Parts: sequence; structure tokens; C-alpha cells
Amino acid sequence: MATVCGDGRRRYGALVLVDEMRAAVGSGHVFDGAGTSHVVDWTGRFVGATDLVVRPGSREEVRRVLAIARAHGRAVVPQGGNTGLVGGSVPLHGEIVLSLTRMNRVGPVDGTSRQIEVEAGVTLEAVQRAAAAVGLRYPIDFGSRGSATIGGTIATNAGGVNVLRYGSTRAQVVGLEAVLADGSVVSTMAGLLKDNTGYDLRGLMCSSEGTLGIVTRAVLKLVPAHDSRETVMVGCSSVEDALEVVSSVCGASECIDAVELMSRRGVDLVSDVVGAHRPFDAEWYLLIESSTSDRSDGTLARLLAGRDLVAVADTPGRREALWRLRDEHTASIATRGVPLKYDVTVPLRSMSDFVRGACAAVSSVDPNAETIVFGHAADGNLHVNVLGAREERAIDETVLTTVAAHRGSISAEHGVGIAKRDWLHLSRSADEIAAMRAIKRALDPDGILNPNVLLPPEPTS
Ligand code: FAD
Ligand code: 2HG
Ligand code: ZN
Repeated sequence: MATVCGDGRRRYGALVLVDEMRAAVGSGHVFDGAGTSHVVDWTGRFVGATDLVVRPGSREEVRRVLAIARAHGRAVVPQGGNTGLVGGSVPLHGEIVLSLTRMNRVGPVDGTSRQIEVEAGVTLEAVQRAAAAVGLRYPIDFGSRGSATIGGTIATNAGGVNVLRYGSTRAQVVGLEAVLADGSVVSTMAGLLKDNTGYDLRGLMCSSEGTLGIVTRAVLKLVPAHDSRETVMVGCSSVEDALEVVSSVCGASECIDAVELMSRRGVDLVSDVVGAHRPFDAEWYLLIESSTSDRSDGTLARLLAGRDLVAVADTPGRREALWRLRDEHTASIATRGVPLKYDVTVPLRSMSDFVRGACAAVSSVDPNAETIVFGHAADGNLHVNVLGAREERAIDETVLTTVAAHRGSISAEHGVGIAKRDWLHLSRSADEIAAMRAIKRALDPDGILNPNVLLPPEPTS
């Protein structure tokens, strides 16, 4: 009698898996990930491998894909635009990639409630456009808007430049549909602003990084698109000086959308890489934007009148040029190598000490490394980028323990992913991590949904 050896059985199992996935989503939407952009993260730092990328086109197809994966004992990494910066969207352990990009239907827009319904694979930019088409605005905004998807922004609870005024993604999500690991569906798509019927499952999905469910649809809140916008760049001598500006401007106006901090090194780099023009030279730069419905506002110009280095963008072209200096930081840094990225929050009162301390700590651990700091100043959210690092682990430790020493958070808006997973204890207590594990076990008992991110492996006894 012929025997089938272990290898043969595995090969047969893999063929059956592919056939079942093809039957579930159509053969054109199942392929081998080797050599595709699905296995490498945006920065190029996290490179994985997979035999299967599957692109379902509907909620029902997502359910089928999860059922097949579960039956074959295979883990799944949900993937949107793959612009995440913490290595959470790539198959670092051979997981199946479940790409949401085919689920890209936009609408309808409800002008009465000022809400828009979208599928998870719709890009942030497509939502911004659809809102603008009806005279409204979707306030979440950041540089990867053309590729980042709504599902990804929900799963990471993405922030960006307007969080100060409008909150992060969680605050915009008024409806959500997600498929859980066992194929059940949680859905709150009515877009109700008030709904106190127990646990907030919608909020739980925000920043769950694909570990609790696959987001398939959402209803997002839109805000008025103000006619009058003021954009100014201010030169500052130090981080302390910049914080004084932040405090006076934010204390005087409720209409500030964005307050972005940049360093001389960062602005010089962007100018070199994309040829963007900086209006003046300074040690630190603040880019501040406000918007109102009152055309005669002019608050920012008045508040900053006493300062030496102020550039007011008085045309849309000048506004765009100032924003380019900010928006192009991530891409410009990427032209100089693969950076270590620390997306952290510290209390505003500690920001200056933190910047000094973190830069000095990196230099002492790795004298060849170069540190570039920028970020969303009014949120206390700094992006510490370290280029040319040789001592990765030691730099992780020194930067993140400095954050913890200032009672900050090791992840402000990018999430934990794989990059920060082993440092979660610096921001979360043992009891909190245990509670998160209990939620994960309850919703995904077989551990098939992005099992290698966010929570560190459980210690083996
Ligand atoms: P992906 O990278 O594909 O996935 C991110 C995570 O979400 C992964 O864990 C993945 O498994 C999970 N996921 C994706 N889709 C789903 C889904 N449908 N259901 C469940 N889980 C899912 N981020 C900010 O917060 N603020 C910024 O200012 C900012 N600026 C950026 C600028 C640039 C140039 C770049 C490259 C990135 C920037 N980011 C920023 C990071 C990134 O764009 C965001 O994290 C974004 O939310 C990721 O969306 P995505 O669709 O690309 O998700
Ligand atoms: C930004 O604010 C993004 O531009 C990316 O969050 C930050 O590249 C980074 O470190
Ligand atoms: Zn940011």
C-alpha cells in the first residue's frame, strides 16, 4: 500500500487551500506573495514572505476567507494600503495576506447627518474628495492619504495633522462593520451619535491593528469645510520657544487645526530632496493652520505680529509650498536610508527636555546615528527618526525608556505592530496587558488574526 509522507501531505493541503480560496474570491484574486509589494512594509525595514495573498471583494467573501484559513490552521494579516510604519501589515511569519483593496466602494453621503459610508479599502484621499464634492470635509489627514485605507486608519486609530481640533480616527467613526475570527459580524452602521447599549465594540476595533476583527465598512463623520484658512510658518530659536508660541496661539483661538513642529535638519533635508523652498532659516519651525467660516478672521497673523520670523501663506500656492516642507518629511528621510521610527507622545511641559534627552541618548549609544525630530507639536506627539543606526535594540531601549521616564506613550498614532511589541510594558501595566490578552482570546480563540503584533508573546512557564 502506498504511503503519503509528511511533505506530500503538506503540499496536498496547500493545494487544497489555494483551490478553496480561489473558489471563495475568484481565481484572479488569489496569488503567491513572493516578490510583491504585499510582503514589504512602506519603510523597507520589515520584509516578510507568504504563499498566499487573497483579495476578497465583499463582506461575505471576507467571511469565507477566514473560515478557510481557520480550517487550515493558518493565520491572516489584514492589509489595507500597507503604509503602516510599525511592521503590522506584512506577513513576517508566513501568514496569509488578506488585502482589502478591492473593497473600495464610496458612499452614500448623508448631507443631513454629515456622514459618509465607505468600504474598508477606500483610500483616505477618496473620502476627502467625496466630502469636498458636497462642500464638507473629512478632517483626518496625513502624507500617505493617497494609499492609506479607511480600514487601516481605523485599525491603527490614525492621527495626522488635525487631531488637535477634531480628534483621531476613533472620534470620526460613527458606524462600523467588522468580521470576527469565527465569521460572525459586528455592525453598528446606523451612524448613531448616541448609543449606550453596552460595550463599545466600535471603539474596541479602533487601534486593534487587525488582531480582533477585519473592518469591512464604516460610517464616518464629516465637518464643515471652512472658507477661510490661515496658514503661517514661524521660526523659533528652541523647542521651549516653539512651545511658548503653541501655548499662546492655542490659548487664544479655538480654530487652530494644525500645529506642526520641524527642525532645521528636517527642513533642510526636505528642501534638498524635493527642492521645496523654505521662507527663512531657523533652528525650529512651526507650521500653524487655522480655519473658520469668517473670511475676515486673521487671528494668527495678529497673534504672531510681534515675532521676527513669520511667513504668511497668502495664496493657495504658498500654502501648498509650506505644507510640502512638512508633508515630505517621511519620504525625504526614506531617501537617506531605512530609519528607526519612534512615534511618541510626551506631556507638553516635558517636550523640550525629552527632545534634548533623547537626541543625546541616541548619540551616546550610537555616535554615527543621526536623529531628526518633527511632529504634531500641540498634541505632544513627536516623530523621532534615527538614520544610520547600528545599535537598533540599544536605541529602541534608550529612546523608549526616556519616553517612559517622562510618563509619555511609546505609540501616539502609528500603533504598536511588531516594532514596539516588546516595549508595550513601558506604556501599559501588567494588568492592562492581561486584560488585552483576555479580550484577544475571547474574540480570536484560535489566534488566527494578526497573532504576531501588538501583544508580546506570553512568557512560557
Ligand atoms: P496598513 O498599513 O495596510 O495596515 C496597518 C494595520 O492595520 C495593520 O496592523 C493591519 O493588519 C491593519 N489593518 C489594515 N486594514 C485593516 C482592516 N480592514 N481591518 C482590520 N485591520 C486592518 N499615520 C498617522 O497616524 N499619522 C500620520 O501623520 C501618518 N503619516 C504618514 C505619512 C507617510 C508618508 C506614511 C508612509 C505613513 C504615515 N502614517 C501616518 C502611517 C499610516 O499611513 C497609517 O498608519 C495608516 O492608518 C495605515 O493605513 P493602511 O491602509 O496603509 O494600513
Ligand atoms: C507624520 O506625521 C507621520 O508625518 C509619519 O506620522 C512620521 O515618518 C514619521 O516618522
Ligand atoms: Zn504623524
